[in-house]
Amino acid sequence: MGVGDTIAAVATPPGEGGIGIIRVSGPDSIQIVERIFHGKKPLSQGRNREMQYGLIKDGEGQAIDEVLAVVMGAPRSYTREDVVEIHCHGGMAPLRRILELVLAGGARLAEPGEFTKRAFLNGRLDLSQAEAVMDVIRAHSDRGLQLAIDQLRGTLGRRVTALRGDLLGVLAELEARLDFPEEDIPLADRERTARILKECAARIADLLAGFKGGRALREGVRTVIVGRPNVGKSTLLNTLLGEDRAIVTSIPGTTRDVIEEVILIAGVPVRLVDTAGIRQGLDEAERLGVERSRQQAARADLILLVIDGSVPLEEEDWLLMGEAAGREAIVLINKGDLPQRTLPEDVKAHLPCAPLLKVSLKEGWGLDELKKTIYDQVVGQGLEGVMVANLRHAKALEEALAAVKGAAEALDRGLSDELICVDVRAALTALGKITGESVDGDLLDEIFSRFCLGK
Ligand SMILES: Nc1nc2c(ncn2[C@@H]2O[C@H](COP(=O)(O)OP(=O)(O)OP(=O)(O)O)[C@@H](O)[C@H]2O)c(=O)[nH]1
Ligand SMILES: [Mg+2]
Repeated sequence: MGVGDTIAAVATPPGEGGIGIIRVSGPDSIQIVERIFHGKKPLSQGRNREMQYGLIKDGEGQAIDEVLAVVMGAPRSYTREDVVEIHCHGGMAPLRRILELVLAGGARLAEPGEFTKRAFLNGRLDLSQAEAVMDVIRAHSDRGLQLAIDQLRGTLGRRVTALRGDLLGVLAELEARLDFPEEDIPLADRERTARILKECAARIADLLAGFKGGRALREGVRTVIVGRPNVGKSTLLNTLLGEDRAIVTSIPGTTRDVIEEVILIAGVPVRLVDTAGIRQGLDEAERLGVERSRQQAARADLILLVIDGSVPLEEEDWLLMGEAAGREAIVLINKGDLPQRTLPEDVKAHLPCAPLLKVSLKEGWGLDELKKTIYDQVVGQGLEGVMVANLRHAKALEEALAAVKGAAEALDRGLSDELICVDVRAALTALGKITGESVDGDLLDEIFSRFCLGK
């Protein structure tokens, strides 16, 4: 067991706290810590997985800190290697000094994610589970946490492994038939293979269906508020946020800079971006502001186009509606408390696909409807049973789906088993990218480099 040397890192965040943890993993971890740990008995003679109280001392016998140390012997540890954790006081000085002593004793400073990478390489977690570790740490909401924990517990991995198992069965059968001429293969066999392939395709499509919502939950949704000056964009940001974050005045051109804040809508992190009103810029600052608004709109996952219903549509409104067409967008006709000069029909005629809502931010009506519309728009078919939230996984599933469909089609068209095998193997490789059977070292490095230190 084990993939090499002994690594160490501080596992708790920098700063002050009650407890700080230094984690050591690898073949020499117990021996390295034993030399600096002074307890009732030597560290290696304590009971496995039991906290031992003692002092950490440096080479001169100087006490550094009072600590608890715990040994988690291989293979029942996070990495499946011998792991020692030192729980000291959570301050910069004790953590730094103890880490220095551990490194001086022969450990190497761990890279970000290296403990989890070892857990994966030693077979304790599949790759989808290893990736879920960071999703748990970075979850923004209870719902996002639930999704990450499910993945950490292996729900996605099990689905993918089951799919691979069925496809491996198909492959074995196809390969066994390769030696026989086509006409000797009973029709029933071919039909059974076709049925299994179609069923696999449906299961993959099912996993993919929840991706839109899963991704929104995991990564959040960039929602950019655009519109002419003075239509109520900043008021919208403030209202949704529940605080006066952006300056609101009755003077057109108030907002010049981009303002961003995150709110949660039913657990989905929505990053709201307020921008400068779009019009032919008067001075340079305003022109630059307008340019930034356009850049923001181009990067948006969702556009909230605000229109002032108390005045007739102007040229910029038409322009913005044109730009919102073909994008994920919601149109708000604001200032519903005033006599209306712009009717929903006028907008609908020009932008038929985007949901349209009438609101009055001043009187505060229409907001629940707005939140619901945002949620429906970004989450798609709902979050029930969602398992896929990671773009990498979705891409692999899409690849697998195309290959399985290809195989089913080839079978329907009576093509040779050899050709069908090629597609089935491609599907297996694609699925293996999710659980980690078919990934190369570079991809692993990239995945784990996004982890935090000590994890
Ligand atoms: N009557 C009425 N006034 C509103 C409503 N919403 C916003 N306003 C007013 O409209 C004016 C402009 O609001 P802002 O939120 O600053 O508009 P903006 O789109 O951010 O404007 P710029 O930053 O200049 O582009 C302010 O005086 C608001 O109080 C509404 O629903 N009804
Ligand atoms: Mg504004």
